[in-house]
Amino acid sequence: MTTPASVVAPPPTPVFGAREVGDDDRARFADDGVICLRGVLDAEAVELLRRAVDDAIERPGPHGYQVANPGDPGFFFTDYNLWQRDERVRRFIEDGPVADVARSLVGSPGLTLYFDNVFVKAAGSRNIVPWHEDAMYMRMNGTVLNFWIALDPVPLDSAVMFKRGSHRRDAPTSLAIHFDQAKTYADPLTRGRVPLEDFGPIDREFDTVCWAAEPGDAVVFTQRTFHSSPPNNAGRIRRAIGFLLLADDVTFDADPGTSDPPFRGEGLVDGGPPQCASFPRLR
Ligand SMILES: O=C(O)CCC(=O)C(=O)O
Repeated sequence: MTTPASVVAPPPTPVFGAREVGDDDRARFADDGVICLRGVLDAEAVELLRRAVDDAIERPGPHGYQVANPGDPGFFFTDYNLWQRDERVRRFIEDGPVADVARSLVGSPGLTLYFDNVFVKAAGSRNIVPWHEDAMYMRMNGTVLNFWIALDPVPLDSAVMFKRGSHRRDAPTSLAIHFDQAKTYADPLTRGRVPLEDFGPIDREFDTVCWAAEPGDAVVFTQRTFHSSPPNNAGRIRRAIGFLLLADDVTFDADPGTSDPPFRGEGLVDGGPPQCASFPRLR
């Protein structure tokens, strides 16, 4: 992983209690492709999601996996679609604040759930997440948001880092890179995608931004915003859950390759709307 040329943190943006998403937030998000929203979840919702994530670690879903390198402390765990097997998460995403905040941020009348994605770094985990854009792995074109919520305190030196403005570059989407660096994809999505030969030019062109977070804070970013995460230096577990959300401009991409996660929905056609039983409309 490259060392950020500069790390700057724009002021945090309160959402609930203080105020709702406003025009300045929308403008910043459009410009930066990432925004930190403070206190989106209250303590009760944080606790509910923590328990759901802990249960997923105990009993992973069919696509859950843990990366633990021999000799290294801790582990890195990722899993998907808790909402489909955990009633608490289903009710949270249907009734909680996430969908309304997200659609307000991008000015979309409706909003659809693509999947949820758990990221856990145990205390001392040295695992990094390489620089990537989510679009590498997604079979959706258009405004796809990752609504990433911290469920534990995250100090600045352990925070997910973003290349501010990188979503606006006029370049094809990159080919997928596996988060487990010991692995590669046999059959990745390829349509419109090109290998990421050298991250250096992107690293130099765009500032790196990141935020220390408290439980319930969210960082929202687009599927074209490059991001990466460092080892967990926090001295305690770092649990997070991301909700991948689709604005109304999104269309399904039937590329024959395998997305990650490999969800294709039901009965969707290339270039058509993405809603189906697996990808339900939330608003
Ligand atoms: O939580 C992390 O450490 C990485 C998150 C991430 O890369 C993602 O949501 O795409």
